[in-house]
Amino acid sequence: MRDIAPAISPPKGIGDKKPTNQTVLDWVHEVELLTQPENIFWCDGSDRENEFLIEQALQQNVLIKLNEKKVPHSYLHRSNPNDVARVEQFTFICTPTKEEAGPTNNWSEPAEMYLKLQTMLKGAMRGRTMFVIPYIMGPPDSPLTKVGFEITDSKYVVLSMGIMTRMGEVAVKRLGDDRNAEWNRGVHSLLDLDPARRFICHFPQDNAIISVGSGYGGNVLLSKKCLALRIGSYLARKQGWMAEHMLILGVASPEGRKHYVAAAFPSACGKTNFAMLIPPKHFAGWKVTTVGDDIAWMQIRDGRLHAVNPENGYFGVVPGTSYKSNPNAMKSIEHDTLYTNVALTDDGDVWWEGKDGPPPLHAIDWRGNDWTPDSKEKAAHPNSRFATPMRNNPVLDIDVEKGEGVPISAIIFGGRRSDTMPLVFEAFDWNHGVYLGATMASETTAAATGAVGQVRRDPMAMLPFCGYNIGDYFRHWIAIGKRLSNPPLIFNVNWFRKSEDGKFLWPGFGDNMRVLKWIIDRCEKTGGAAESPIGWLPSPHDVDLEELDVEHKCIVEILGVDHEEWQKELDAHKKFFESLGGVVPEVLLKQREQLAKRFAEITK
Ligand code: GTP
Ligand code: SPV
Ligand code: MN
Repeated sequence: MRDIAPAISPPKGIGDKKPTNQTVLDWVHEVELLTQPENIFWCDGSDRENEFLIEQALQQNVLIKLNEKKVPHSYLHRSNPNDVARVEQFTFICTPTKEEAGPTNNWSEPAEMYLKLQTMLKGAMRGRTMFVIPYIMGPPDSPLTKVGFEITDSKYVVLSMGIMTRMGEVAVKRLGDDRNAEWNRGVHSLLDLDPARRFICHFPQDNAIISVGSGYGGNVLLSKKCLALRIGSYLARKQGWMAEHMLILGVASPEGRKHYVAAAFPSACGKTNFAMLIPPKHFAGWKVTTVGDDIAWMQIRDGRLHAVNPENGYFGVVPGTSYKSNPNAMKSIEHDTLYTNVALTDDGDVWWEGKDGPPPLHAIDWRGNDWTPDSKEKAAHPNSRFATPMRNNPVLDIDVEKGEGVPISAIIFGGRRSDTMPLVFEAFDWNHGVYLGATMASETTAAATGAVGQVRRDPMAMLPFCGYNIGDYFRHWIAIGKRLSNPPLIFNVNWFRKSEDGKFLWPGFGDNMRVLKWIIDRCEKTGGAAESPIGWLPSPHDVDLEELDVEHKCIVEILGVDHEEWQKELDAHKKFFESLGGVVPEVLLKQREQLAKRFAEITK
């Protein structure tokens, strides 16, 4: 179901509302001359436009309509089987010097990369329609909000951007006619979906992105990882704010006291699930609400970090989503949802591994082949996704549109670690917290192409998303801390620790409320903890474990620190810092020494 389809010709009144800013028009003209499309479609984000594009996408087999009774207004898209996840090895930060991109990014000299991409884009849209998508990232009245334009030759991208961003007129208005206004230039073309010609390139100094050869997710929805994180982090450092790979949630106690928490977990490590958590029965009266599930833009106000979610929808992992694990996500994707790479049942419904109930006796798998429960292949791709508007979320936070953002009481780092990392602990202070973020590691997942399950260091869950030198990024975190008179407390969590027989020790999902409650208790200075070499650790009696069906010895194991494992961890931190080739700030090198010293003192 490739999206490489011939041009479409819209009726009058659709696709013809040009923006007025001359710099935008000049840029579009330049891209038109290069790519030579049959025609240009100017998106305005209206319902009429959306309906027209869906109709065209159905006719051109870019989308399949799902059963209107089972999943109203919802569609399935299948991407090219060679194109199912982010491609980190082909993602580039093209700053004038290699130093600016730093040791964790692929780098190319900008002029060289522009030339290479322009050669590939020459005539690439011949016979096709070029769409121009205006969008904003952030609530319409926020000072943090950014304007972007994405040019694409994919209808799937246009329809997805309509869900994931505030798209159309709102952006044209926000930009206005000022020729010097800041806005992001994004160019995307499917080319021929040849993996050998797939590149996701960022030019931070030009506020520009060019993506070619892919039609999938974070590679092509340029608002998301490309603008909101890679270019975003670059601008944030220059402008004194933060762009982070974090969910934002609100948590209200039965007495009505409310805190907001931001959490950085790597891709496919539980952000969406945590952001929509439903507390277990024992926590009657507690309520968790979602501000964002993937990205947080944060600024300092009155000495505190305040966060907005720049997005307008969720691009979430489908497999494993069920009424048992995440009822709020299930309710969010019951209608008005664009599915990618899930299975299609014979009655026009969608299915995936981990959905409630028995598997269908027959389905069409994500590749478009017949599938039965006996098939060896998975019915849905492990990185199959839903795109759904955030207004579908039954627990959407009341302040999600608040321009100044919500005040953050705690920041949580967490990865997918089978061993070593306890369920939860608290940093001694901001800089120690920055160290926890800088050294965090996680087992790789299907969200990016490549091996799955390998532990790799992923600082602040930003390894694939930091748009500049990681050493400067660490320095930026430290500098922000100095400007905060009321900094959030910083924690580390791990829902994924396993017992020796390979089973998760912790039930996770709704029960993560127990950990969240301890975090809130610490913010309110009522929670108990013991000092340990790695930070403040709760004992079993500090965490509310009422009505939890987990053996006490497992609880002791997940909350505990294994000194042998931590010696290996300390070595891994050292190796990681060394691998960065001298860019790590002194403050963090000292943090490591102090951590090693605290362990040495205990074993003395
Ligand atoms: P991205 O959208 O890639 O950034 O992912 P994410 O961080 O939002 O992860 P998500 O919440 O979609 O979860 C990814 C996978 O982890 C899913 O298969 C979930 O079912 C699983 N998962 C989430 N939370 C938990 C948990 O607490 N315990 C366990 N065992 N699995 C979890
Ligand atoms: C991630 O990989 O962190 C995602 C999915 O959120 S994608 O938008 O494809 O990057
Ligand atoms: Mn993500």
